Amino acid sequence: MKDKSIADLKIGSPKKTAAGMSAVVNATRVMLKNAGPVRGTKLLLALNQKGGIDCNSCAWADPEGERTHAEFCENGAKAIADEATWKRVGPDFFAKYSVSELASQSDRWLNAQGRITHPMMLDEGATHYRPIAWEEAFAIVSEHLNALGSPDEAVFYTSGRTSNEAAFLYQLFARSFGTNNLPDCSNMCHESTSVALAESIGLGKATIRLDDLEDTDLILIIGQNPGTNAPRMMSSLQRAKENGARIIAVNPLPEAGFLSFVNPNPEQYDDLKKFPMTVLRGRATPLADLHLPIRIGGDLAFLQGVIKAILDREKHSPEPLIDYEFINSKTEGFQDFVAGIETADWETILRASGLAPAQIESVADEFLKAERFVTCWAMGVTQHKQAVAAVQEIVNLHLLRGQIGKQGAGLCPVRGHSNVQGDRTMGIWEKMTPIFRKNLEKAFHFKTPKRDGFNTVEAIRAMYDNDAKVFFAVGGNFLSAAPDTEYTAGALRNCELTAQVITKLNRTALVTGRRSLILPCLGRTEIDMTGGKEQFVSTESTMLNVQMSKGILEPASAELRSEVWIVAKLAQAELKTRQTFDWERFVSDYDLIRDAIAKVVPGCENYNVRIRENGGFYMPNPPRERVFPTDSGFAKFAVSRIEEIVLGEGELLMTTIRAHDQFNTTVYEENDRYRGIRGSRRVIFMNADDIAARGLKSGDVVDLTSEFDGVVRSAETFVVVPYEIPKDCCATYFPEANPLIPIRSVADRSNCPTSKSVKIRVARSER
Ligand SMILES: Nc1nc2c(c(=O)[nH]1)N[C@H]1C(S)=C(S)[C@@H](COP(=O)(O)OP(=O)(O)OC[C@H]3O[C@@H](n4cnc5c(=O)[nH]c(N)nc54)[C@H](O)[C@@H]3O)O[C@H]1N2
Ligand SMILES: Nc1nc2c(c(=O)[nH]1)N[C@H]1C(S)=C(S)[C@@H](COP(=O)(O)OP(=O)(O)OC[C@H]3O[C@@H](n4cnc5c(=O)[nH]c(N)nc54)[C@H](O)[C@@H]3O)O[C@H]1N2
Ligand code: SF4
Ligand SMILES: [Mo]
Repeated sequence: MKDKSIADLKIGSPKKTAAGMSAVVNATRVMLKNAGPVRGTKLLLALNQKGGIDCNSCAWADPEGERTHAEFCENGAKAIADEATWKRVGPDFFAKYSVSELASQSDRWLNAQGRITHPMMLDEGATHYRPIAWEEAFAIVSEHLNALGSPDEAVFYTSGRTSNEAAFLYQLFARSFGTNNLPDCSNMCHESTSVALAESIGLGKATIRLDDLEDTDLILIIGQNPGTNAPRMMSSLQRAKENGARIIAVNPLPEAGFLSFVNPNPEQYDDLKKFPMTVLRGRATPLADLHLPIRIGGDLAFLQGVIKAILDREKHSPEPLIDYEFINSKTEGFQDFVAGIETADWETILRASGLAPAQIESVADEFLKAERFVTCWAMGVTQHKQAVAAVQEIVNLHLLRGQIGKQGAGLCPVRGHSNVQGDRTMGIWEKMTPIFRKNLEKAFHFKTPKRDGFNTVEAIRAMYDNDAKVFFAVGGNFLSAAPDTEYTAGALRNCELTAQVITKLNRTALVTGRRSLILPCLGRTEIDMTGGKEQFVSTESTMLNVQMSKGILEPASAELRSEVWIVAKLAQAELKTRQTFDWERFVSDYDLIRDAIAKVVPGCENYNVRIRENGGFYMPNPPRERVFPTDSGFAKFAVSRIEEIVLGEGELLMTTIRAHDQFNTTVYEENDRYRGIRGSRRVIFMNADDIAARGLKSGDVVDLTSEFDGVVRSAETFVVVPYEIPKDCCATYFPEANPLIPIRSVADRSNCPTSKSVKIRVARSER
């Protein structure tokens, strides 16, 4: 193993329990290393407290009532420590390293250099970024926007960390400029959920709150890894278990995060004397009662199997097993749905799901026994060709037994980025609902662009084909997050200008258009004195709770500006005489932005008052009240047919997953504790039989290729790791394997890249 990227790899055994003492130790270590003891403690005490800092990692909801002093998890601590680091990337740093030297470094190294302190510009043909004044930077963006043949040649991307206030202004700017090209990370994430739920129940969001999850009879966790990606969800799962719930996990991998959990928060223990011993001894609460190791991409088949089993039993049962009253009064499409399920044949269901009849029957048993159930899902369901259909099958299962809009029952898509949901609520979308459009036009006296904009995949293709020429991003790391890395790099390189509002150096700043700008912004942990007074922002959790977030640290540099300020100044520079409202006012007081939000976004009335009340407020959630705002007013059963994924000779089906030490493309460390991996992320988890069948063994180095539409894509140097994963399936980490994901391989109807099902081949590395 000579390659530097894999030289330090150590393969250990996967864990069966999540959190516990190692989580406490790790959180403390990372906080001390990055932020120091005083700032670190201050941050942790403010994290997720009412009126404190909303955790900038995942979108999991905070408790409604009393909060303990430790309302965070290991990964929340890592995320804020990463932002609060003492390290700085300033003009000296950029003078020292050329862009090509930086591009040869790993993602982890780039992130570890620290917070960017100054706006920077990469001139055409230049080898190094140079500092630039803010005003000059805006003039350059404006110059490029003005040179476009049409506003639709600009792309305005958003990642899900952006606050409601900044997101609202950003979409207002893009639409005032004349385009709906507002792709976001959601297009690669829960878009399949949003499309499916909007059609089936009239709202693309969760229908439950935390207390429903904690007091229910059954929880299905499908295609989601709570221990790593929404760690405080495990405290809720623990409470649910204590209240008697059963848990079923459907996942190709046996993830520690749903197997069992030791709660590391002392305040969660009634008898504090027991806390240290319980945590130290690692006495765990077992979570999943059943784990079904599903074949990758087999979720639609599995769900149809469960439904088919339920409907079969219904036929032979003297008592009704399904909720006819709910079906008759609240839904439509039931007969067609039943007919559709009847045509699904068991052989296909079993082959596609890779499960045994008894496994599916036992899940049907659980669903029939439960009076109330909740389904939680994430990327394991949404990033496949038939993802929209799979989410709608989850809804079908709930509709069948009236499991939406009652205590302890409902749908729980677990959103990713801390404010990805709020950004969409604020209008970050390549489309607009009619009511949003009407309100926006009325409040701001302008005609919004009629044409739908580009989503993420469409934006990449447009840039590649020279149909879009300016790429502007608020947050995110577009190149590494997107599919088909080489193609996306080509798309960015084709642009006249690429500009990013970011906090940390990332690869998108290194693979650029003809000119490139880095516009560094404040993070959520920092005090925001825009307009000469202390401002706060707000966000929406995965369970629709909108709450304030206020930073407490001195900014990493005096040159940093808030996202709100940057967007408003850009709008002023670009729209100049065309602006029909006073952007400067927004910068003086974010309350004025919230007043505008209140006028435009349904459910945000009286925003400024309600956001200041204890813990914020909930967005309207009609399905929770059994009101379904679909076109017909009924919840809809959807009919889908399973399209089996057929592998060619020697092919494996690859899923791409997150390690415990990363937040998306931000790699904190090259480890994945729960899966036993240390020192390198360039691994491929394979079934022992598949390894043997290829004449390989644990530790061998392989190259990966994928073939799609006649094009062969490749990613080199991955170490083989035997793992408990179904045969013909394998897993690699995101973003290392993104070069293998074809740009045209997307989910039907949502256009989400199929990052969780890529057909690949594995060959021994020749290097
Ligand atoms: N610490 C941390 N937290 C995060 C993130 C992070 O990177 N780090 N990212 C945030 C974001 S943006 C998001 S969207 C969420 C993502 O949260 P998750 O969706 O939990 O993350 P993933 O690791 O992408 O994959 C989810 C799980 O799906 C399983 N899986 C893979 N393929 C399939 C399949 O075909 N079927 C089924 N049933 N399961 C499958 C994988 O084994 C894995 O356990 O997390 C958010 N929170
Ligand atoms: N193969 C594969 N690809 C995937 C996925 C997958 O599961 N598999 N998951 C997809 C999903 S679910 C998502 S959400 C996307 C994520 O896509 P993105 O949201 O584009 O990516 P992130 O890695 O979250 O963005 C990290 C960057 O955000 C910047 N940043 C951090 N904090 C702030 C802030 O407060 N403000 C601003 N302005 N910038 C900040 C930092 O500079 C950092 O480099 O990736 C997608 N790509
Ligand atoms: S569960 Fe998510 S939001 Fe909550 S503290 Fe952990 S990372 Fe932050
Ligand atoms: Mo995501």
